[in-house]
Amino acid sequence: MQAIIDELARQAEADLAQVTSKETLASFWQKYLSKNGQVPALMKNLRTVDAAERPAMGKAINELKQKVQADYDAAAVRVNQAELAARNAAETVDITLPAKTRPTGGLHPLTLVRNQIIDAFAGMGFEIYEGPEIEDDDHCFTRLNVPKDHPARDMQDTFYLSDELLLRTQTSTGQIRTMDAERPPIKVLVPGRVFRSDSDATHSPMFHQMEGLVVDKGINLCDLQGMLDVFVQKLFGSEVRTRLRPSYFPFTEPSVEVDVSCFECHGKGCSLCKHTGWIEILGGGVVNQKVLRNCNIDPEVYSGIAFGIGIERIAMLKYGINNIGLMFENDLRFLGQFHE
Ligand code: 2U9
Repeated sequence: MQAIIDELARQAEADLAQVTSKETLASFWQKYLSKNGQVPALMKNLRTVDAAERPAMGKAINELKQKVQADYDAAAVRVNQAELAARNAAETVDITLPAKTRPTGGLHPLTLVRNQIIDAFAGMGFEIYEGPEIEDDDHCFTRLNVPKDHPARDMQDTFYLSDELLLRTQTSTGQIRTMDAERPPIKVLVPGRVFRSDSDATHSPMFHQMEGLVVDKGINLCDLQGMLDVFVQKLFGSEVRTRLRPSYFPFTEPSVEVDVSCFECHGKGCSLCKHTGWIEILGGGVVNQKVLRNCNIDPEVYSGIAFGIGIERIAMLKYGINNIGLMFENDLRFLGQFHE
């Protein structure tokens, strides 16, 4: 019996050396340790052994069983670790592979310019106000001192929704609403869409404006030019300057057209500035005292300055766009040129 035990121990050791996978491990267990395996079979044979030898043989079979079981457990750990290591090696990520590129979106040129303008004025303490696009005659015209016979009030120029309601032609309606809601000092920037019955290469029936209003004690035209200088230098470069020319708007008195020195030729003269060295970029002025009175602000105590910027015009100048329609067609060949 001892010889059979020794032989089984030798055989198990030899088989264990062949265990390299889950499958061979399972076969090993089946052959030696399962209910019908060779180690339990030895136990069953113990009955046939002489009663005197039985305790020693039983001990020897138990020791064999424990050894084979321990060897099996160690092999199971070894096989699992080896399989894990093999799987990890197969799954190794090659970090030197170039990444797959996906097309990324970008900001629309009008959004870029709007953000740049907001950044410039926010740095000077302006707050943003956004008013409604559908307005009434009172906010859009009457309180802005736009007289009844002004061409802006004509059906040819303004989209009317009813006798009373219209699509705002300028974001100035927002400044009126601000003055209704707040007392000076006021420093507000009003961006938004505006609508005018006008369409050609440089005009669109819908376009975007950014208007500003400052109302406080002792505000004058110099404050306007100082703020606009900061604005143009932020947008067009630190070397540009502004120039004010007399103009007329019903809501400002005096009114000015504001030119920026040509950022393309630096004043020498080129096709962008039509060989004048200057480019017209916006309008503004000192708020007409009638407009302040229309908003219950005493012009003997307070004064204001205001300006209006066409965002499309600034974008066209800054990026050399020659047709306003390009900005509304959403052609990716056009939009892709503005990705930063
Ligand atoms: C209030 C008082 C005054 C806003 C102003 C302009 C001059 C102006 C144009 C720029 C290009 C319109 O989009 S555009 O065609 N705007 O020239 N805007 S003064 O003046 C105001 C606004 C509100 C209460």
